[in-house]
Amino acid sequence: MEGFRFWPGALSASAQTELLAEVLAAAETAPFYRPVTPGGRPFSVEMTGLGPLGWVSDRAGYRYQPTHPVTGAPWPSMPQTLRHLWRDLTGWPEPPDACLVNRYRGPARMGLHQDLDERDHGAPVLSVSLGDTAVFRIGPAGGGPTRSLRLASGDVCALTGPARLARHGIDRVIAGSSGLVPDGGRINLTLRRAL
Ligand code: MD6
Ligand code: FE
Repeated sequence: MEGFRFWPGALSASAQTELLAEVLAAAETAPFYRPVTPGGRPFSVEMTGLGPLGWVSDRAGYRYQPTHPVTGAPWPSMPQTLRHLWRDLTGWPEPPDACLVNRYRGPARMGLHQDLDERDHGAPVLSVSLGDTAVFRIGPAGGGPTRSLRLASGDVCALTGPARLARHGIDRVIAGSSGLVPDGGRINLTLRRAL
């Protein structure tokens, strides 16, 4: 699909370990929590955020906000490695202002969706996978056939240009496929230009 970019193995094993440590340290002050959909259904994925803005969902809807919805504190800063990865891989002239952190444990998955809550849909969304391998599904924005690919630890992908509004989701995560995350599972980081 034009505009879908994939860099398998973009992060070395040591880069993955370092990045995971930074994310887990940030999660000490900005803990993973389980949001609910605007309809009141809990997500199976747990979330937190890094950077000036974080994506949240609750009965009031989807939005970006500068504070953690449970603690009320500002989100922790975005690790420099992520800002550099964004610059080096996307070439986008402005830095990301939001990094959504998704944690998948057990049967957690993510239904097909489009990333629509950002102001400028011209800016890419860059995704970094850590831990267990995910079965990722992607298809055209307007509907139609989807294809499936695996996102392993250290893989990076991006939705850019004509694929920016592609429908995508996580069908499942393959338990035990990576030893990176201490208690198992998968952590996904998506870097965005929210505002
Ligand atoms: C995930 N990813 O990999 C969910 N969004 O856990 C996304 O929702 C996503 O991979 C925008 C761009 C790339 C993505
Ligand atoms: Fe998404």
